[in-house]
Amino acid sequence: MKTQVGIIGGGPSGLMLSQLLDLQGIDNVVLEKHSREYVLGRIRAGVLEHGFADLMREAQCGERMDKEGEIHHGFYIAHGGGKDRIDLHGHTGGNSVVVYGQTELTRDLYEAREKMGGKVIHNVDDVKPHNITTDAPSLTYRQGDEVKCIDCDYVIGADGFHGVSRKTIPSDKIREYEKLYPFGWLGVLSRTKPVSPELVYAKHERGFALCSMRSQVLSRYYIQVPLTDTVEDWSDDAFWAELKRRLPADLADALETGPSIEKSIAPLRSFVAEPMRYGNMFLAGDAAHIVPPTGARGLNSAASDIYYLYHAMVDHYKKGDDTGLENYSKTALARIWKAQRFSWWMTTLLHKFPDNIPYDDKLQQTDLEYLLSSEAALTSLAENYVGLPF
Ligand code: FAS
Ligand code: PHB
Repeated sequence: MKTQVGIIGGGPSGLMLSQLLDLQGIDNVVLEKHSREYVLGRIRAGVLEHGFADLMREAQCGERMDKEGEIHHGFYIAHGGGKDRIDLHGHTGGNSVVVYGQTELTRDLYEAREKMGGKVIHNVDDVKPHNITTDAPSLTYRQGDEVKCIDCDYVIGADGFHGVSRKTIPSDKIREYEKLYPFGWLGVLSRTKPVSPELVYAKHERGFALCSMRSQVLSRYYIQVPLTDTVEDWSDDAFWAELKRRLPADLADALETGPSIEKSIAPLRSFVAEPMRYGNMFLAGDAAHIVPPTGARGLNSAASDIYYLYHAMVDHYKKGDDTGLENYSKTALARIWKAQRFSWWMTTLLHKFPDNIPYDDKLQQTDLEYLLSSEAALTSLAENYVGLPF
Protein backbone atom coordinates (compact mmCIF):
# COMPACT_ATOMS: atom_id res chain seq x y z
CA MET A 1 0.00 0.00 0.00
CA LYS A 2 1.17 3.60 -0.66
CA THR A 3 -0.07 6.72 1.07
CA GLN A 4 1.16 10.24 1.63
CA VAL A 5 0.96 10.31 5.46
CA GLY A 6 1.19 7.18 7.64
CA ILE A 7 -0.27 7.83 11.12
CA ILE A 8 0.47 5.53 14.06
CA GLY A 9 -2.31 5.80 16.66
CA GLY A 10 -6.09 6.10 16.44
CA GLY A 11 -6.60 8.31 19.49
CA PRO A 12 -7.75 11.94 19.25
CA SER A 13 -4.42 13.16 17.80
CA GLY A 14 -4.21 10.60 15.01
CA LEU A 15 -7.89 10.73 14.13
CA MET A 16 -8.07 14.54 14.12
CA LEU A 17 -5.05 14.83 11.82
CA SER A 18 -6.38 12.07 9.55
CA GLN A 19 -9.73 13.83 9.22
CA LEU A 20 -8.23 17.28 8.56
CA LEU A 21 -5.78 15.93 5.94
CA ASP A 22 -8.49 13.92 4.20
CA LEU A 23 -10.66 17.04 3.92
CA GLN A 24 -7.75 18.63 2.05
CA GLY A 25 -7.34 15.62 -0.24
CA ILE A 26 -4.12 14.50 1.43
CA ASP A 27 -4.12 10.71 1.51
CA ASN A 28 -3.40 9.07 4.86
CA VAL A 29 -3.77 5.82 6.78
CA VAL A 30 -4.22 5.38 10.54
CA LEU A 31 -2.84 2.26 12.24
CA GLU A 32 -4.43 1.58 15.65
CA LYS A 33 -3.40 -1.36 17.79
CA HIS A 34 -6.72 -1.68 19.59
CA SER A 35 -10.33 -2.00 18.49
CA ARG A 36 -12.53 1.08 18.14
CA GLU A 37 -14.59 -0.11 21.13
CA TYR A 38 -11.44 -0.40 23.27
CA VAL A 39 -10.30 3.11 22.36
CA LEU A 40 -13.79 4.47 23.10
CA GLY A 41 -13.78 2.67 26.46
CA ARG A 42 -11.16 5.04 27.87
CA ILE A 43 -12.35 7.80 30.22
CA ARG A 44 -9.93 10.73 29.96
CA ALA A 45 -10.13 14.45 29.34
CA GLY A 46 -13.20 16.55 29.86
CA VAL A 47 -12.33 20.20 29.12
CA LEU A 48 -11.61 21.57 25.62
CA GLU A 49 -9.88 24.87 24.93
CA HIS A 50 -11.73 27.07 22.47
CA GLY A 51 -8.90 26.35 19.99
CA PHE A 52 -9.61 22.62 20.17
CA ALA A 53 -13.33 23.25 19.75
CA ASP A 54 -12.59 25.36 16.64
CA LEU A 55 -10.43 22.54 15.23
CA MET A 56 -13.28 20.06 15.75
CA ARG A 57 -15.55 22.39 13.78
CA GLU A 58 -12.92 22.80 11.03
CA ALA A 59 -12.70 19.00 10.87
CA GLN A 60 -16.51 18.93 10.35
CA CYS A 61 -16.83 17.02 13.64
CA GLY A 62 -18.16 19.76 15.91
CA GLU A 63 -21.93 19.35 15.48
CA ARG A 64 -22.61 17.08 18.50
CA MET A 65 -20.04 18.96 20.60
CA ASP A 66 -21.86 22.23 19.90
CA LYS A 67 -25.20 20.61 20.73
CA GLU A 68 -24.25 18.54 23.80
CA GLY A 69 -21.10 20.21 25.08
CA GLU A 70 -21.39 22.88 27.77
CA ILE A 71 -19.76 26.29 27.44
CA HIS A 72 -18.16 27.20 30.77
CA HIS A 73 -17.21 30.81 31.47
CA GLY A 74 -15.49 30.07 34.77
CA PHE A 75 -14.60 27.55 37.46
CA TYR A 76 -14.17 27.56 41.26
CA ILE A 77 -11.19 27.12 43.54
CA ALA A 78 -12.37 25.75 46.91
CA HIS A 79 -10.13 26.41 49.90
CA GLY A 80 -10.40 27.20 53.61
CA GLY A 81 -14.03 26.06 53.79
CA GLY A 82 -15.20 28.40 51.01
CA LYS A 83 -14.74 28.88 47.29
CA ASP A 84 -13.71 31.63 44.86
CA ARG A 85 -14.91 31.80 41.25
CA ILE A 86 -12.33 32.29 38.51
CA ASP A 87 -14.01 34.37 35.81
CA LEU A 88 -12.45 33.01 32.61
CA HIS A 89 -14.77 35.02 30.39
CA GLY A 90 -14.12 38.31 32.17
CA HIS A 91 -10.35 37.86 32.40
CA THR A 92 -9.85 36.83 28.76
CA GLY A 93 -12.05 39.32 26.95
CA GLY A 94 -14.81 36.77 26.38
CA ASN A 95 -13.10 33.40 25.98
CA SER A 96 -14.35 30.19 27.60
CA VAL A 97 -13.92 26.41 27.50
CA VAL A 98 -16.18 23.59 26.30
CA VAL A 99 -16.93 20.74 28.70
CA TYR A 100 -17.24 17.70 26.43
CA GLY A 101 -15.67 14.31 27.16
CA GLN A 102 -12.71 12.96 25.19
CA THR A 103 -14.64 9.73 24.75
CA GLU A 104 -17.42 11.58 22.91
CA LEU A 105 -15.12 13.64 20.71
CA THR A 106 -13.17 10.51 19.80
CA ARG A 107 -16.49 8.88 18.87
CA ASP A 108 -17.32 11.90 16.70
CA LEU A 109 -13.93 11.63 14.99
CA TYR A 110 -14.35 7.90 14.35
CA GLU A 111 -17.81 8.48 12.87
CA ALA A 112 -16.48 11.28 10.65
CA ARG A 113 -13.65 9.04 9.45
CA GLU A 114 -16.13 6.28 8.66
CA LYS A 115 -18.46 8.71 6.83
CA MET A 116 -15.59 9.91 4.63
CA GLY A 117 -14.32 6.38 4.01
CA GLY A 118 -11.15 7.16 5.94
CA LYS A 119 -8.57 4.39 6.24
CA VAL A 120 -8.35 3.49 9.94
CA ILE A 121 -6.94 -0.02 10.42
CA HIS A 122 -7.63 -1.52 13.86
CA ASN A 123 -6.14 -4.41 15.79
CA VAL A 124 -2.72 -4.08 14.22
CA ASP A 125 0.37 -5.53 15.92
CA ASP A 126 4.09 -4.82 15.74
CA VAL A 127 3.86 -1.50 13.95
CA LYS A 128 7.38 -0.51 12.95
CA PRO A 129 8.56 2.68 11.22
CA HIS A 130 11.35 2.07 8.67
CA ASN A 131 13.77 4.34 6.76
CA ILE A 132 12.39 7.41 8.53
CA THR A 133 15.58 9.38 7.83
CA THR A 134 15.19 8.82 4.09
CA ASP A 135 12.69 10.23 1.58
CA ALA A 136 11.04 6.81 1.39
CA PRO A 137 9.86 5.93 4.92
CA SER A 138 7.45 3.05 5.46
CA LEU A 139 5.40 1.36 8.14
CA THR A 140 5.09 -2.37 8.60
CA TYR A 141 2.51 -4.03 10.79
CA ARG A 142 1.14 -7.47 11.47
CA GLN A 143 -2.47 -8.64 11.30
CA GLY A 144 -2.74 -12.27 12.27
CA ASP A 145 0.13 -14.05 10.51
CA GLU A 146 0.37 -11.52 7.70
CA VAL A 147 2.94 -8.71 7.71
CA LYS A 148 1.91 -5.70 5.63
CA CYS A 149 3.79 -2.64 4.48
CA ILE A 150 2.70 0.95 3.84
CA ASP A 151 5.05 3.21 1.87
CA CYS A 152 4.56 6.88 2.75
CA ASP A 153 6.11 10.33 2.45
CA TYR A 154 5.80 11.07 6.16
CA VAL A 155 5.15 9.14 9.40
CA ILE A 156 3.21 10.68 12.30
CA GLY A 157 3.81 9.23 15.75
CA ALA A 158 0.41 9.83 17.42
CA ASP A 159 0.65 6.62 19.43
CA GLY A 160 0.62 8.04 22.94
CA PHE A 161 3.15 7.86 25.76
CA HIS A 162 3.65 4.10 25.54
CA GLY A 163 3.72 3.97 21.75
CA VAL A 164 6.48 2.79 19.43
CA SER A 165 7.29 6.00 17.53
CA ARG A 166 9.28 7.92 20.17
CA LYS A 167 11.16 4.74 21.08
CA THR A 168 12.23 4.37 17.44
CA ILE A 169 14.35 7.51 17.71
CA PRO A 170 18.01 6.77 18.61
CA SER A 171 18.74 7.83 22.20
CA ASP A 172 21.45 10.25 21.06
CA LYS A 173 18.95 12.04 18.82
CA ILE A 174 16.29 12.74 21.45
CA ARG A 175 16.30 14.41 24.87
CA GLU A 176 13.62 13.58 27.42
CA TYR A 177 12.57 15.82 30.32
CA GLU A 178 10.52 14.22 33.08
CA LYS A 179 9.12 15.16 36.48
CA LEU A 180 7.14 12.64 38.57
CA TYR A 181 4.70 13.73 41.31
CA PRO A 182 4.41 11.89 44.65
CA PHE A 183 0.68 11.20 44.24
CA GLY A 184 -1.98 10.10 41.75
CA TRP A 185 -5.60 10.88 40.97
CA LEU A 186 -8.36 8.43 41.82
CA GLY A 187 -11.15 9.18 39.35
CA VAL A 188 -14.81 8.13 39.51
CA LEU A 189 -17.51 8.46 36.85
CA SER A 190 -21.09 8.32 38.15
CA ARG A 191 -24.58 8.79 36.70
CA THR A 192 -25.33 11.60 39.14
CA LYS A 193 -26.11 15.29 38.84
CA PRO A 194 -22.89 17.33 39.05
CA VAL A 195 -22.51 19.02 42.45
CA SER A 196 -21.75 22.39 40.81
CA PRO A 197 -22.69 23.99 37.47
CA GLU A 198 -18.98 24.76 36.94
CA LEU A 199 -15.85 22.77 37.82
CA VAL A 200 -14.54 22.96 41.38
CA TYR A 201 -10.79 22.50 42.05
CA ALA A 202 -10.38 21.94 45.81
CA LYS A 203 -7.19 22.59 47.81
CA HIS A 204 -7.47 20.83 51.17
CA GLU A 205 -5.10 19.70 53.93
CA ARG A 206 -6.22 16.12 53.25
CA GLY A 207 -5.37 16.48 49.57
CA PHE A 208 -6.66 17.81 46.25
CA ALA A 209 -10.10 17.08 44.84
CA LEU A 210 -11.84 17.99 41.58
CA CYS A 211 -15.56 18.09 40.77
CA SER A 212 -16.13 17.88 37.02
CA MET A 213 -18.76 16.49 34.70
CA ARG A 214 -19.56 15.05 31.27
CA SER A 215 -23.18 16.25 31.22
CA GLN A 216 -25.92 17.26 33.67
CA VAL A 217 -26.49 13.56 34.41
CA LEU A 218 -22.91 12.30 34.32
CA SER A 219 -20.38 13.50 36.90
CA ARG A 220 -16.61 13.04 37.01
CA TYR A 221 -14.82 13.36 40.37
CA TYR A 222 -11.19 12.99 41.40
CA ILE A 223 -9.30 12.88 44.70
CA GLN A 224 -5.54 12.94 45.20
CA VAL A 225 -4.29 9.61 46.56
CA PRO A 226 -0.85 8.21 47.49
CA LEU A 227 0.95 6.36 44.70
CA THR A 228 0.75 3.21 46.84
CA ASP A 229 -3.08 3.16 46.68
CA THR A 230 -4.95 0.82 44.36
CA VAL A 231 -8.53 1.03 43.09
CA GLU A 232 -9.30 -1.96 45.32
CA ASP A 233 -8.43 0.16 48.37
CA TRP A 234 -11.34 2.47 47.59
CA SER A 235 -14.96 1.36 47.88
CA ASP A 236 -17.51 3.77 46.45
CA ASP A 237 -18.58 4.71 49.98
CA ALA A 238 -14.98 5.43 50.99
CA PHE A 239 -14.50 7.59 47.89
CA TRP A 240 -17.64 9.66 48.46
CA ALA A 241 -16.84 10.13 52.17
CA GLU A 242 -13.32 11.36 51.38
CA LEU A 243 -14.50 13.65 48.61
CA LYS A 244 -17.01 15.24 50.98
CA ARG A 245 -14.26 15.83 53.56
CA ARG A 246 -12.30 17.84 51.00
CA LEU A 247 -15.20 20.04 49.82
CA PRO A 248 -16.77 23.12 51.45
CA ALA A 249 -19.81 22.18 53.58
CA ASP A 250 -22.40 23.50 51.11
CA LEU A 251 -21.00 21.31 48.31
CA ALA A 252 -20.48 18.29 50.57
CA ASP A 253 -24.12 18.54 51.69
CA ALA A 254 -25.36 18.91 48.11
CA LEU A 255 -23.21 16.10 46.66
CA GLU A 256 -25.32 13.43 44.95
CA THR A 257 -23.57 10.09 45.30
CA GLY A 258 -24.13 6.89 43.37
CA PRO A 259 -22.44 3.75 42.05
CA SER A 260 -19.19 4.30 40.17
CA ILE A 261 -19.46 3.26 36.53
CA GLU A 262 -15.73 3.76 36.09
CA LYS A 263 -13.02 3.98 38.73
CA SER A 264 -9.29 4.30 38.03
CA ILE A 265 -6.06 5.73 39.41
CA ALA A 266 -3.72 7.71 37.15
CA PRO A 267 -0.19 8.69 38.23
CA LEU A 268 0.82 12.31 37.58
CA ARG A 269 3.80 13.05 35.41
CA SER A 270 5.29 15.94 33.40
CA PHE A 271 7.19 14.81 30.31
CA VAL A 272 8.55 16.35 27.12
CA ALA A 273 10.62 14.76 24.34
CA GLU A 274 12.69 17.05 22.15
CA PRO A 275 12.82 17.44 19.20
CA MET A 276 9.36 16.37 18.00
CA ARG A 277 10.76 15.40 14.61
CA TYR A 278 13.29 12.79 13.48
CA GLY A 279 13.87 12.59 9.74
CA ASN A 280 10.44 12.34 8.15
CA MET A 281 8.70 11.20 11.37
CA PHE A 282 6.82 13.77 13.46
CA LEU A 283 5.65 13.17 17.04
CA ALA A 284 2.29 14.58 18.16
CA GLY A 285 0.23 14.51 21.35
CA ASP A 286 1.04 12.16 24.21
CA ALA A 287 3.74 10.49 22.11
CA ALA A 288 5.80 13.63 22.71
CA HIS A 289 4.50 15.14 25.95
CA ILE A 290 2.47 14.47 29.08
CA VAL A 291 1.16 16.85 31.72
CA PRO A 292 -0.52 16.30 35.10
CA PRO A 293 -4.27 16.73 34.37
CA THR A 294 -4.67 19.57 36.91
CA GLY A 295 -4.62 22.25 34.24
CA ALA A 296 -6.69 20.26 31.70
CA ARG A 297 -3.86 20.72 29.17
CA GLY A 298 -3.23 17.11 28.05
CA LEU A 299 -5.64 16.69 25.19
CA ASN A 300 -5.47 20.41 24.45
CA SER A 301 -1.69 20.26 23.94
CA ALA A 302 -2.26 17.49 21.39
CA ALA A 303 -4.65 19.81 19.53
CA SER A 304 -2.02 22.47 18.86
CA ASP A 305 0.45 19.85 17.60
CA ILE A 306 -2.20 18.65 15.16
CA TYR A 307 -3.04 22.22 14.13
CA TYR A 308 0.63 22.92 13.27
CA LEU A 309 1.12 19.57 11.48
CA TYR A 310 -2.07 19.95 9.51
CA HIS A 311 -1.15 23.40 8.17
CA ALA A 312 2.45 22.30 7.51
CA MET A 313 1.29 19.30 5.46
CA VAL A 314 -1.17 21.43 3.48
CA ASP A 315 1.57 23.98 2.73
CA HIS A 316 3.89 21.17 1.65
CA TYR A 317 1.50 19.34 -0.64
CA LYS A 318 -0.40 22.35 -2.01
CA LYS A 319 2.24 25.08 -2.15
CA GLY A 320 5.54 23.19 -2.08
CA ASP A 321 6.35 25.24 1.03
CA ASP A 322 8.18 23.23 3.73
CA THR A 323 8.58 26.07 6.24
CA GLY A 324 5.89 24.63 8.52
CA LEU A 325 7.44 21.15 8.51
CA GLU A 326 10.92 22.55 9.14
CA ASN A 327 9.65 24.72 12.03
CA TYR A 328 7.14 22.21 13.45
CA SER A 329 9.18 20.99 16.40
CA LYS A 330 10.27 24.49 17.47
CA THR A 331 6.77 25.94 17.06
CA ALA A 332 5.01 23.06 18.83
CA LEU A 333 7.50 22.93 21.70
CA ALA A 334 7.18 26.67 22.37
CA ARG A 335 3.47 26.17 23.15
CA ILE A 336 3.98 22.77 24.80
CA TRP A 337 6.39 24.16 27.38
CA LYS A 338 3.91 26.92 28.30
CA ALA A 339 1.29 24.19 28.91
CA GLN A 340 3.89 22.24 30.91
CA ARG A 341 4.57 25.28 33.09
CA PHE A 342 0.89 25.98 33.66
CA SER A 343 0.10 22.34 34.50
CA TRP A 344 3.04 22.17 36.92
CA TRP A 345 1.98 25.45 38.53
CA MET A 346 -1.69 24.43 38.98
CA THR A 347 -0.55 21.06 40.40
CA THR A 348 1.93 22.69 42.78
CA LEU A 349 -0.67 25.24 43.89
CA LEU A 350 -3.48 22.82 44.73
CA HIS A 351 -2.04 19.48 45.88
CA LYS A 352 -0.75 18.37 49.26
CA PHE A 353 2.94 17.48 48.92
CA PRO A 354 3.77 14.89 51.59
CA ASP A 355 7.44 15.91 51.80
CA ASN A 356 6.86 19.66 51.97
CA ILE A 357 8.58 21.48 54.83
CA PRO A 358 6.33 23.99 56.68
CA TYR A 359 7.95 26.85 54.77
CA ASP A 360 6.86 25.28 51.45
CA ASP A 361 3.29 24.96 52.72
CA LYS A 362 3.31 28.67 53.66
CA LEU A 363 4.59 29.58 50.19
CA GLN A 364 1.83 27.46 48.61
CA GLN A 365 -0.87 29.20 50.65
CA THR A 366 0.66 32.59 49.85
CA ASP A 367 0.66 31.73 46.13
CA LEU A 368 -3.08 31.04 46.34
CA GLU A 369 -3.78 34.21 48.33
CA TYR A 370 -1.76 36.28 45.86
CA LEU A 371 -3.59 34.69 42.90
CA LEU A 372 -7.01 35.49 44.33
CA SER A 373 -6.02 39.07 45.18
CA SER A 374 -4.36 40.02 41.87
CA GLU A 375 -6.13 40.86 38.60
CA ALA A 376 -2.84 40.25 36.79
CA ALA A 377 -2.44 36.79 38.34
CA LEU A 378 -6.07 35.90 37.63
CA THR A 379 -5.68 37.04 34.02
CA SER A 380 -2.59 34.85 33.66
CA LEU A 381 -4.46 31.83 35.06
CA ALA A 382 -7.48 32.48 32.83
CA GLU A 383 -5.55 32.97 29.57
CA ASN A 384 -3.66 29.73 30.14
CA TYR A 385 -6.78 27.77 31.08
CA VAL A 386 -8.87 28.84 28.04
CA GLY A 387 -5.81 28.13 25.88
CA LEU A 388 -2.94 30.29 24.65
CA PRO A 389 -3.09 31.14 20.94
CA PHE A 390 -1.99 28.43 18.45
P1 FAS B 1 -3.67 8.61 23.09
O1 FAS B 1 -2.82 7.84 24.08
O2 FAS B 1 -5.03 9.02 23.48
O3 FAS B 1 -3.85 7.73 21.76
C1 FAS B 1 -2.75 6.98 21.23
C2 FAS B 1 -3.34 5.81 20.46
O4 FAS B 1 -2.25 5.08 19.88
C3 FAS B 1 -4.09 4.85 21.37
O5 FAS B 1 -5.38 4.60 20.86
C4 FAS B 1 -3.22 3.58 21.37
O6 FAS B 1 -3.99 2.39 21.43
C5 FAS B 1 -2.49 3.70 20.05
N1 FAS B 1 -1.18 3.03 20.04
C6 FAS B 1 -0.26 3.02 21.03
N2 FAS B 1 0.82 2.29 20.64
C7 FAS B 1 0.55 1.85 19.38
C8 FAS B 1 1.26 1.05 18.45
N3 FAS B 1 2.47 0.57 18.74
N4 FAS B 1 0.68 0.78 17.25
C9 FAS B 1 -0.55 1.30 16.95
N5 FAS B 1 -1.28 2.05 17.79
C10 FAS B 1 -0.72 2.33 18.99
N6 FAS B 1 -6.03 15.15 29.52
C11 FAS B 1 -6.79 16.18 29.91
O7 FAS B 1 -6.74 17.25 29.28
N7 FAS B 1 -7.62 16.06 31.00
C12 FAS B 1 -7.72 14.88 31.71
O8 FAS B 1 -8.46 14.78 32.67
C13 FAS B 1 -6.96 13.76 31.31
N8 FAS B 1 -7.05 12.57 31.98
C14 FAS B 1 -6.28 11.52 31.58
C15 FAS B 1 -6.33 10.27 32.23
C16 FAS B 1 -5.53 9.20 31.82
C17 FAS B 1 -5.60 7.87 32.56
C18 FAS B 1 -4.64 9.35 30.73
C19 FAS B 1 -3.73 8.22 30.28
C20 FAS B 1 -4.58 10.58 30.07
C21 FAS B 1 -5.40 11.66 30.47
N9 FAS B 1 -5.37 12.90 29.82
C22 FAS B 1 -6.12 13.95 30.20
C23 FAS B 1 -4.52 13.10 28.68
C24 FAS B 1 -5.21 12.50 27.48
O9 FAS B 1 -6.45 13.10 27.31
C25 FAS B 1 -4.27 12.66 26.32
O10 FAS B 1 -3.75 13.99 26.27
C26 FAS B 1 -4.90 12.32 25.01
O11 FAS B 1 -5.40 11.02 25.10
C27 FAS B 1 -3.82 12.47 23.94
O12 FAS B 1 -4.28 11.92 22.77
P2 FAS B 1 -3.30 11.13 21.80
O13 FAS B 1 -2.08 11.94 21.60
O14 FAS B 1 -4.13 10.73 20.63
O15 FAS B 1 -2.80 9.85 22.62
C1 PHB C 1 -12.22 15.93 33.69
O1 PHB C 1 -13.40 16.30 33.57
O2 PHB C 1 -11.88 14.74 33.51
C2 PHB C 1 -11.15 16.94 34.02
C3 PHB C 1 -11.48 18.28 34.01
C4 PHB C 1 -10.50 19.22 34.31
C5 PHB C 1 -9.24 18.79 34.65
C6 PHB C 1 -8.91 17.44 34.68
C7 PHB C 1 -9.89 16.51 34.37
O3 PHB C 1 -8.28 19.71 34.98
